[in-house]
Amino acid sequence: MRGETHTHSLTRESKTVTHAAKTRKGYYLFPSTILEGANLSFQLKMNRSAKKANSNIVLALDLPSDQPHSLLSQSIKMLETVHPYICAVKINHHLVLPLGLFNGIQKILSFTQDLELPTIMDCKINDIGNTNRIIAEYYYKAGFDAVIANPFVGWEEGLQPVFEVAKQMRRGVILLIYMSHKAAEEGYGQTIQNPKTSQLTPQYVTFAEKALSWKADGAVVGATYPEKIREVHEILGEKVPIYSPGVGVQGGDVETAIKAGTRYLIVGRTITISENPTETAKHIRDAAKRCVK
Ligand code: NUP
Repeated sequence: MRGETHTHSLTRESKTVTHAAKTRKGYYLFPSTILEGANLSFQLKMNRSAKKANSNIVLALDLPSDQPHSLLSQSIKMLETVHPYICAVKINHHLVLPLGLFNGIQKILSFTQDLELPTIMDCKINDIGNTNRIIAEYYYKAGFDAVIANPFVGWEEGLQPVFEVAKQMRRGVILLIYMSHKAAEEGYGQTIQNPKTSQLTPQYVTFAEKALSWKADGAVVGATYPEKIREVHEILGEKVPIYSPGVGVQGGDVETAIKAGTRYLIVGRTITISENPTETAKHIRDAAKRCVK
């Protein structure tokens, strides 16, 4: 039923928002306007959450697609058991496609909101500006605290509208700087001629510089490429925290990534398909804690 009323509700947004804020079960959640600490920036929220949980693990809530009917209950169960060991939750198309942004995902976001866990939508925004703005608005209005975007599309009529809407709604934008998979070098690792300086530079170095100048809230660099983490960290310092996926199943190592400069580890299947997700999450959290200075 909620899916059927979707378009209608969007046209009377302010009414719906007021209702949602009162009941906390309405169509839009807007957690950052409901939660205590409402006006904290995404970076501060992450900081606070990491301190509180004593963890720098962002759970990639990617569940296998073989039992779509129970994805929602599996997601809630996973959060119930692993939440003490994580500082945030990242959601991907694995859940948004089968559950629906304004259906099942709302229940998951309501749960993370109660746990005071920041949420990241891994939508890798990568289109023209007008479309990008709409994508970001939908995810922020649905309740996500941050979105992931691809700097390949550039600023003007690219990601500028995403950063504008993020600023208006006090949410975060995390940029892909160097992805974790094998073929990352084909795009992020190319040598390019910087159009402004004419100098030859690795693509990811220009992306790291853009993360600084665009004031991004985070930078994704694969845990599978610690030397890239180190290089990007030298550019970003502590201003833009590095998020590293790729630990475990993809071959990345907790200690190496953190020592190279990663602030947050994004971990999915190593936890979600483990026989004992709680123990695994605790184990990774503890291993990460030992490396943090
Ligand atoms: O470079 C990236 N690598 C990567 O794995 C950027 C990402 N956003 N991800 C995502 O992180 C990927 O789509 C998945 O949701 C998660 C890693 O999952 P796993 O390999 O730990 O299972």
